[in-house]
Amino acid sequence: MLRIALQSKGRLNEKSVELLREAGIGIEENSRRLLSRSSNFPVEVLYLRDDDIPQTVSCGIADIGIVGLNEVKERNHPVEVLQHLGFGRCRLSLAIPKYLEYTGLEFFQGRKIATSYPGILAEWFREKNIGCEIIEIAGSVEISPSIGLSDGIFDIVSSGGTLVQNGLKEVETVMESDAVLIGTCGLDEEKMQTVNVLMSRFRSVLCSRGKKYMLVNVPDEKIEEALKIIPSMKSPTLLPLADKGWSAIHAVVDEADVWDKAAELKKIGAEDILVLSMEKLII
Ligand code: PRT
Ligand code: ZN
Repeated sequence: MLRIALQSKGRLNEKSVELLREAGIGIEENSRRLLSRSSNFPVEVLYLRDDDIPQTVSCGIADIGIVGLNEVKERNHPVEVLQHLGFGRCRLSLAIPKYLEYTGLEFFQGRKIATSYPGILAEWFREKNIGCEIIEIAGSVEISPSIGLSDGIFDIVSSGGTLVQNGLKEVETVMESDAVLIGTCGLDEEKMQTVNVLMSRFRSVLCSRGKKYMLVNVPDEKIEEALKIIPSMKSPTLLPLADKGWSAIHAVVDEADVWDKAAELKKIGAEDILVLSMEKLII
């Protein structure tokens, strides 16, 4: 039985549970239970605070886990990063009061920076040869310059709204992060087989996101042109229509491109463009 650690509540909880569900792994909804077993896949879920997931996986109490790359780097426990999952995207940045002029990295020489990520920051400054005082605080990092605790902050930024609200400006991005699947180093072969099945299902789920299935009728002489507009994954699916001289093309397209592609197809004489939701793209 493989054990996976997920965040019990917080930003990554819902998306992690959703990923498992979309990968066909049934788990009980009640996240207040510390441990719950899947009804249809050899996996049990251990719900933890995100800070504890890297260590729990590193020492093998959980075999795998889903956590932000920022936590993996900060905790620095030996684990394998098996797969990037693309959600929970953010960056870790340095920010200073907006009224101060930023002159480059030397700005930070001898300054005080407040953060909940002292490990990542200390390593970065070491690499850049900048000496500054790192003040570790657990939360509300963004208010520390205004109360005189620090000259700047190093924190997670997503939209940037929190920085603006607190009169700060982002001046350096130190790392980009998203949720990652991590694993205990040197998992045995049997567990690794289950992990591989899981990762392949995750890949399929992630590939299907943001994709639509498009069906379009085109005059036969326009097929080549149409295929340039909607290239197929392997070889194009072409079905002759009952109406002679016309064919239907089936293709998977990015949701963001659907309207532009439809307009281009109409321009070359395509008709009856159908766009459908795509449940799964098994790869
Ligand atoms: O209780 P537990 O310890 O499990 O959770 P937590 O409170 O420590 O973490 P949580 O749930 O807030 O975040 C979990 C993970 O989500 C983080 O480790 C990141 O990998 C990822 N993530 C993605 C974020 C954000 N986006 C984010 N915007 N984590 C935090 N924030 C906060 C940030 O701290 C700042 O206060 O949002 C604010 C900035 O957001 P913007 O949009 O205003 O820039
Ligand atoms: Zn946390």
